[in-house]
Amino acid sequence: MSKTALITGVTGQDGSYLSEFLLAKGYEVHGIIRRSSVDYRERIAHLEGKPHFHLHYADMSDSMSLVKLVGKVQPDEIYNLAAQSHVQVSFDAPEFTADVDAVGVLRVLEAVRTNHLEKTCRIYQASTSELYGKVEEVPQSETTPFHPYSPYAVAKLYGYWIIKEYREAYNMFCCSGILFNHESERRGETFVTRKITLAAARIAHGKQDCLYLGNLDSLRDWGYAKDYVECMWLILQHEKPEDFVIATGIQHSVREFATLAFRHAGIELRWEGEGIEEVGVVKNLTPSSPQEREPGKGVKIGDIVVRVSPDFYRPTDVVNLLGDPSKAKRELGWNPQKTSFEQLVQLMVEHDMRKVTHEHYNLAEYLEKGIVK
Ligand code: NAP
Ligand code: F7E
Repeated sequence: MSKTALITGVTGQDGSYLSEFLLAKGYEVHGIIRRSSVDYRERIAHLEGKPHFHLHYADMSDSMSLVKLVGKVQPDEIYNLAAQSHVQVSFDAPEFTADVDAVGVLRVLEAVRTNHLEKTCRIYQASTSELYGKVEEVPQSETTPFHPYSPYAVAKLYGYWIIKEYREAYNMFCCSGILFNHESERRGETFVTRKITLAAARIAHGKQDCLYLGNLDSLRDWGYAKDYVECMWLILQHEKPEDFVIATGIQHSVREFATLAFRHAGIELRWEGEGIEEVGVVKNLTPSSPQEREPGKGVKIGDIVVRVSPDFYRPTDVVNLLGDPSKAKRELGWNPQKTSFEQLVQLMVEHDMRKVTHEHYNLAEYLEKGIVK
């Protein structure tokens, strides 16, 4: 008998990879979508129409929609990935963030109980390294104290505790994966990594002059999303319900990410100045860079292509995340460094170089043809 999974957040970066992963394992996959006036389904369009992939309208802020759907689908596993996931946006929309990211988790748990599935349905909660926030130790593990440092993190902390509470109070199999930042070609375009890789590609092709960033010193433990969704599944296959830190155990700054991304786009950077005055200047152009192929087009040596803008500073910023994935490695047999940081940056830049040069670029079509993984 094949298993049935319900994924909230199926249209997101992780939801799309997880759907592919579970379909390949023979699951019947159901996903929650919400009504929007624009097409936001490009990450999963290549899966629509497949016999074992089903989409349903519901919303994390609508209890009844979740209760009805859980009753209809009768899932063996629920992956609760839906969230307002942008930390900076959570300062502008804190109430919405709390409703979806905190109370939304409770609604999923109650939907399972209302349908009397608490003994059979396992639940994965998409928790986050943002819980460590103003970090109290480095690296961070399952035992590190939490210190959330944004409305997003505070909402996710509620999600973490309510999952633990239902595990203990009702003996439910529900777990949090405390995932550190994970990125990909499908990453939302306003997260710092994707913002950088897209800008590097556009600047290399003369389609953008300058990239404006916030805190260049911020340190993150960046992994590849495709590797991380496997862990979500492994956590639910574990013999007992437990929480796991999922990270690579390697840390880089935003500045380092930008330096490497521009290098892959054919632009060698040197950094000058400090704080708000810091700039990234073109030190060299590699022979294979687009500018070399099209003389007169694009950037020149000495051009400033990265500047700092206070618009991207946060009221409180999390600046020192480094995960300790020992438990996941030991108990789940997961390899935290399957895709290296260098490979991750390269694959994102290569993808975005293609995207900016193809006028009619369409992610759904490229996924369908296997051009984008
Ligand atoms: P994402 O790309 O922003 O996707 C978020 C998903 O949530 C989208 O499918 C979105 O639907 C859905 N959603 C938002 N509000 C909803 C609502 N009210 N009702 C139903 N669906 C709603 O995020 P991601 O990077 O894939 O991350 C997945 C989860 O992991 C999130 O919970 C995030 O907070 C958490 N997380 C992410 C990272 C990371 O580095 N990526 C690390 C730790 C934890 P629309 O397409 O309709 O907007
Ligand atoms: O910022 C700094 C920024 O927005 C990373 C979400 O998936 O991962 C993500 O949250 C760092 C921060 O991701 C810009 O200040 C500098 O220190 O890419 P980000 P995030 O805030 O770490 C966690 C684990 C999640 O759970 C979240 O859902 O980069 N930074 N300049 C910038 N950030 C952005 N977005 N834009 C800039 O221009």
